[in-house]
Amino acid sequence: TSAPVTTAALIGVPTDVGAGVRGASMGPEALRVAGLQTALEHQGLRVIDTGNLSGPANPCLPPQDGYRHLAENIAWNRSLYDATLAQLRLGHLPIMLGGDHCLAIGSISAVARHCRDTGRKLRVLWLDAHADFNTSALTPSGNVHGMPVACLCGFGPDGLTTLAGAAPAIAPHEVRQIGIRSVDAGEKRFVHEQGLDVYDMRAIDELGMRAVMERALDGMDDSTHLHVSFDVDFLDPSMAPGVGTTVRGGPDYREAHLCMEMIHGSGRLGSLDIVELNPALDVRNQTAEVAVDLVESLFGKSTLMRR
Ligand code: 6HN
Ligand code: MN
Ligand code: MN
Ligand code: MN
Repeated sequence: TSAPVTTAALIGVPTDVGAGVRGASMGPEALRVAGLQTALEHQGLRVIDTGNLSGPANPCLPPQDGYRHLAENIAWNRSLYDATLAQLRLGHLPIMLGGDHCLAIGSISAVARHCRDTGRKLRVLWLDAHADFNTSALTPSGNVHGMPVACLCGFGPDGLTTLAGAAPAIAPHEVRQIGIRSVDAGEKRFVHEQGLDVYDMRAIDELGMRAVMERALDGMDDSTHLHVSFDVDFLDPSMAPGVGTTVRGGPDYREAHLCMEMIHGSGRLGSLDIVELNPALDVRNQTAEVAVDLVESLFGKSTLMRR
């Protein structure tokens, strides 16, 4: 008997209300132009493109009480929460086309809710240059895309922490962060205090991507839902310049592919965010194309050897 065909549901989330610079709102279309749907189909998936969600425009205002655009961030995330949960309940694998990283609050809240409803365990892999663990008291910018992990763990405003019911949506021990190389001072203390499992660039340099991924994927079983939140600034900016907050010294092309290939090998992938792609800062859509290449590996494109 052959394995059942997975249906991926693309959900475009054209927001940049959580970011510091404008342009990530153009990310969903850039990923489509780079051939995301065809790439997924080549890996044997059935793909439904549900189109783009709509939400409030970016008012480009300064922070208020530690948040920029809080009401707008809440509106986008409510809408994404509903859309993600609906796809999960249909048995589909939702793929969020961002959009800035604030959207992981809505997507992962829905995934957490679905896991609770269906008795599954949750593992979140956070591929990012940043820890995204700021709060309104710690943030240097007020930008909500620097806060999603904290909000998901229950540290944030009610409108962002209770999407899935009572806060918190997830616990710190369910998260593994990979590629981290830019963390704010207060944020760093808070990451340690909450015991987040972080594999920073030094860990990748010292242990290698293989050992890091073995650890990050360890302990999952048949009942684990794996969510990957892929912030494109995870990648070294030499190959991924089209992001708003580049940080030098990220994984190179092969390291990033190995990361994706090992996630595929786990067999547990259940949902995916692709975020922070900013076509206004890109050159000939190369960052979108690299992201699509990596997504092919994430869904099983490999070279010749069988393992
Ligand atoms: N991202 N730590 C910085 C801040 O403003 O909180 C940068 C956050 C970047 C967030 O890239 O998703
Ligand atoms: Mn980032
Ligand atoms: Mn991020
Ligand atoms: Mn390296």
